[in-house]
Amino acid sequence: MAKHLRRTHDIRRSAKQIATLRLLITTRESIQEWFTATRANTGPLRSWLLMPTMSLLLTGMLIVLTTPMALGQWSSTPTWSDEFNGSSVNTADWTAKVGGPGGNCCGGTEQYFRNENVTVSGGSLHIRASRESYGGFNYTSGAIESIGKRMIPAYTDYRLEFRAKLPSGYWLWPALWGFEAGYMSGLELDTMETWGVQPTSVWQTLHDWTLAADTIKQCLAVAGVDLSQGYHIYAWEVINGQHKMYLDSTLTCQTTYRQPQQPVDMKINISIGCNYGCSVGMPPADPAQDPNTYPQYLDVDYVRLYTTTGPDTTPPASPTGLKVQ
Ligand SMILES: [Ca+2]
Repeated sequence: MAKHLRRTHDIRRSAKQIATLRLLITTRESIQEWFTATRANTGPLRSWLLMPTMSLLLTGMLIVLTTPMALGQWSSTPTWSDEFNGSSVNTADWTAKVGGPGGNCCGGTEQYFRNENVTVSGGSLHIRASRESYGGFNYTSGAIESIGKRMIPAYTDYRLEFRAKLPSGYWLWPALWGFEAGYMSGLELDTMETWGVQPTSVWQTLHDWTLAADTIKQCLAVAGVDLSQGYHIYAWEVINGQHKMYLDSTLTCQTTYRQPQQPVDMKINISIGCNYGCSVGMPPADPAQDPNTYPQYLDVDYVRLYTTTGPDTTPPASPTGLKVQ
């Protein structure tokens, strides 16, 4: 993709995320007034800390209540998995991103991705976020993606699980996600993303980048515990166009839309920087006032892909088109 087009997409994505956030904050104008006043009284960092708390309160109605996960529907063993039992990333399945934001990942953020920040040891993948000057950036981080390698086939009914422990801190933006048809060209399936400043909840989102209003469904899953203190399972199921997202065994989000009609990739990374948070007053990442303890890690115990044992495993003979809710 041409550089200017990538930048356009990055800007477009940032704009869409801003729009989503504004939609969720139903009393945005009054909040911004409150935020401005708070910031004046307490400084930008403390006001930013308070902002997600307000968002949590105002979006609590979006939380889907607990529903037990269906058992017995999925193959007893994964169709594919990476247990991260080796000593390095399996390059047959994954590519580690090197360089600044852009390309297939993380437009508008403020880190340089390095191979050195992606390690495998002790049975887990470790994505490391560090405060260090490198490549013209003040921070480094890691990202791996399976695009062009380990892809989930189109029209497959599947359950994708990430068992992970999240980082915690200002400006950290960990994500477990993927795309149909490449970067921002079709569906985007965000199994987990969150701000490191609020590691007790995560966003789970289905986007469709072929639409102007790209956000099909977005939920805030509130864990009630600090997700940076232990491993939890973040999962996404697709069954005949129905999408279900889970945090551990809790069904936290669902919608009926359509099956991915092209192969889906997987991405694991930590971005750093405020990006869309800047739009509501969060200051840009600033090493001089960064209170975080570094390094911070996104640890992933495994990624497992299950397919169904029932009749839904048969893909349709031809594209079924949209299944609008
Ligand atoms: Ca493992």
